[in-house]
Amino acid sequence: MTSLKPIISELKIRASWGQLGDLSAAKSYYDSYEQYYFQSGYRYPGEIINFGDRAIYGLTPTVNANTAFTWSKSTMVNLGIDFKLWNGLLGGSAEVFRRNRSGLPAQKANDNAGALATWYNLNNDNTRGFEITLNHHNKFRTLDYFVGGNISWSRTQNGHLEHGQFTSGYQQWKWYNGHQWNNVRWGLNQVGQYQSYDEIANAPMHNNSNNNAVILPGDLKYEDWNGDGYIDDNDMRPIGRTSYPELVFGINMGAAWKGFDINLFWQGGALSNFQISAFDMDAFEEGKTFRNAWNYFSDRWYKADYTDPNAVWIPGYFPAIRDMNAQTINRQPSNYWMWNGNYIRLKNIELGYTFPKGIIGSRIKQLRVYGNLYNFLTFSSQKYFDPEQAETILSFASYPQIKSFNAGVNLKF
Ligand SMILES: [Ca+2]
Repeated sequence: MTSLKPIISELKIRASWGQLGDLSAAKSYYDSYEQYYFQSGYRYPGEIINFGDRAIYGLTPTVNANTAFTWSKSTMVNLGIDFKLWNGLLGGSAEVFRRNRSGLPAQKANDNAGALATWYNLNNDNTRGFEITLNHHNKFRTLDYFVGGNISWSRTQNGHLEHGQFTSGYQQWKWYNGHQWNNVRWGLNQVGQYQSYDEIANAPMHNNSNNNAVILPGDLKYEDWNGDGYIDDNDMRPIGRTSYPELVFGINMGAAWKGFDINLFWQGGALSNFQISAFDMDAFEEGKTFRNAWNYFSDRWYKADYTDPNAVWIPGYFPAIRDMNAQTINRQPSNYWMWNGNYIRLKNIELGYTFPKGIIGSRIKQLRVYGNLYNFLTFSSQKYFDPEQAETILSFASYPQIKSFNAGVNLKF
């Protein structure tokens, strides 16, 4: 041990185990009427009942009671190590963790005898992950610098999931997510775009396409994955991950030299996929004048002369635009609308200068001028949306990340 003393200045090993009642999954069944589903009862006001010319609110029965229904149980285990090496030149920590949740609420299939189906503590899942933090701080002559980073990964795997009867092996594979990762994204495999009406005439039949009559040149071509001559939900398969990054990281670095100082903070995420959906797939919504079209639709397939039915089609990146209510095959979930969610962003960079004491006189203790840039540099494979934007059907309406520049003076008396 003595030989390690010059290297290891601090070392701590941590381990913990804990179990607690967990209501984190409760949102799914509390939200609707804020009622506790371990007791039966009535909701008021419920349905409106007419007695002659009077409308009376009735009581609506809630659920069949399950007096044994209770919160879920969360069991957490973590194992960590904190260390400082070479007198603080390198410090950090590493941690692995696992959380098992059991008794997650679920309803049994075909269990709604007249009332809302009863809730039981049936499902379970587990989440695992790690987190590593490293810091290095040193002096090199008059240069004082530090660099540090942290990275964390976590992923949740479903355990038992209550489900109904499946009618095919494919259906079971697709809908029974038990014992699978819970962030798998399903969709069609997009293999190109229809180039001509001739090609459309020979295409496999698409469901909800009015016998392929709605397909236009430029529309998305999907792989008939099961080879049955139809493009439908049975051709869906895992195409990526959901939009929440499994891996997130941050890098902090800075230096100070003769009054000058610089600090940078980088942030990033990886192992996720972002998908354009809903409103962002369509340029226009019928009758709505307050919603503008995304600029990206300007690169699209269009007719050279829209007044001439025989005009040639000019190719572009996106399919021909439609009204939101128009029938189209393009809105199916597919990897066409999906981007790799990996990104790294310079969240903040700050440059400052602290004036030497001799210059500023005796009344002022410290004078520092600085300027910083916020969100100024981003590397991302997403072309149209901010990588930190939430993927919702309202992505189009969410407020974008701002870029800003600040300059300031710090005076201490
Ligand atoms: Ca098929």
